[in-house]
Amino acid sequence: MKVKTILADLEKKHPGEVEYLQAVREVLESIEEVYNENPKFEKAGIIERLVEPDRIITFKVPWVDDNGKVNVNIGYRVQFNNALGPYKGGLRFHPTVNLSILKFLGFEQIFKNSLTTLPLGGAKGGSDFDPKGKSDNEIMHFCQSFMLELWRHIGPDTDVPAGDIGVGGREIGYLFGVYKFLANEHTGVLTGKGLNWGGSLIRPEATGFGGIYFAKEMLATKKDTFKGKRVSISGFGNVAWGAALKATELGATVVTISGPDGYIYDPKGIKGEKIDYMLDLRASCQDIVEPYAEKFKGSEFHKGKKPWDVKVDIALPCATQNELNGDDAKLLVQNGVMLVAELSNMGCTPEAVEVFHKNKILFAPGKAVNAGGVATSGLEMSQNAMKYNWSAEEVDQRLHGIMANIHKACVDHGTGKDGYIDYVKGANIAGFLKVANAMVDQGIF
Ligand code: 2IT
Repeated sequence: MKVKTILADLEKKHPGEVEYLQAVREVLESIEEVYNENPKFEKAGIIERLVEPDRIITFKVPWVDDNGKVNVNIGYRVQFNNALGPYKGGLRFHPTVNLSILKFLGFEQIFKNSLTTLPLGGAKGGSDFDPKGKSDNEIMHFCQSFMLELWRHIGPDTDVPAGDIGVGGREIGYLFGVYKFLANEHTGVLTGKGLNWGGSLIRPEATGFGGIYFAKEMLATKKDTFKGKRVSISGFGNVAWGAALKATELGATVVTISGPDGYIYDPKGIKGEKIDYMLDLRASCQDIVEPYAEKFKGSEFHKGKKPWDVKVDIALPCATQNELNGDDAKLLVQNGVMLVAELSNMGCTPEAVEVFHKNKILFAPGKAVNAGGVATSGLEMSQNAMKYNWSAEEVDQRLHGIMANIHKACVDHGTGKDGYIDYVKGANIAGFLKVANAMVDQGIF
């Protein structure tokens, strides 16, 4: 296979889909060697079939706001690959949502879901709807309109959406209500559900907790732990919240969170009620962190800046794609960072990843580090299928085991001759092999 030729071809077919092409390039560069060692993959046209989604559903989402004005957004579901199980992946509601972003997220999801070892295919969806400043009533009407179209394309054994940026427990509730009504069934068609109507304990915490369990394994390769480490976190949503909770529990001091308006630096540590306050910030639907500095004395608000100029041992991007660039990476390295783990999907630009690799920093990509979220969605599906609920301890223990397994898969496939673990390569190869072999087994579709 000539990676360059396939990429050049894709660029011609999908001009301007920057994020999608970035995600595909990273995977293809990682797997080139194993692909060439297995002629059966080329014979079955695996790459050509893997880089195009099985189908893309696009639809209009009309809704009436509180002033009686009719608004129209675009809704999407990208069903990428179902070789391993039903399509599975989140829904993102954010004004930046477009096809390139959802195709990159759906593509990443295939390999992430494969790494979890659970029977999950890859998908992603969402809308360019902006939840910022919307009333509860507006959110409900938008979700209802969105599901009026989406419901005919999904199902508990077909495609199981969940949350992502802008879609949390409240939105999943409104979406589920419409699905249940139209399909006349109460099934696990969505994950991230409320606890007393089919949700799983630990799902809200899972992405953050799983990311910290993964980083704990990375530290263990250096016989190190979170104890006494200074940690910077970007974002202030569900993922940042879970990561802050678990990192603090393991003895680290979390010194930053951030929003689109800037970042908070709290040298005393974001812990206890300060972590709870992240939920209030989120619930206010203003998408800002500045009020934190007004509420908690001794903390600082740095307007319009990202948290990567703060001197830390560990940096955890928890906000969105490409939020940490080459210059940020250089600054972190200069300041002595030892570990960077993406909890956001593709949080670092390729230039940033190159800086970490060159400097032999412990670095791991989102599709491995943040897989605990979708893994626990998989556990929610198992519980729904059994019509039974596990305890928090049981779910947490399984999550812990899954993250340790993913770490081991990365080490097995990504350790170089000098002993440095290339987690990007390891995650891509381990994730790819399972999907590619399943596609070979299932014939050409
Ligand atoms: O990026 C992700 O893995 C998610 N937003 C969670 C997907 C899921 O189906 O739980």
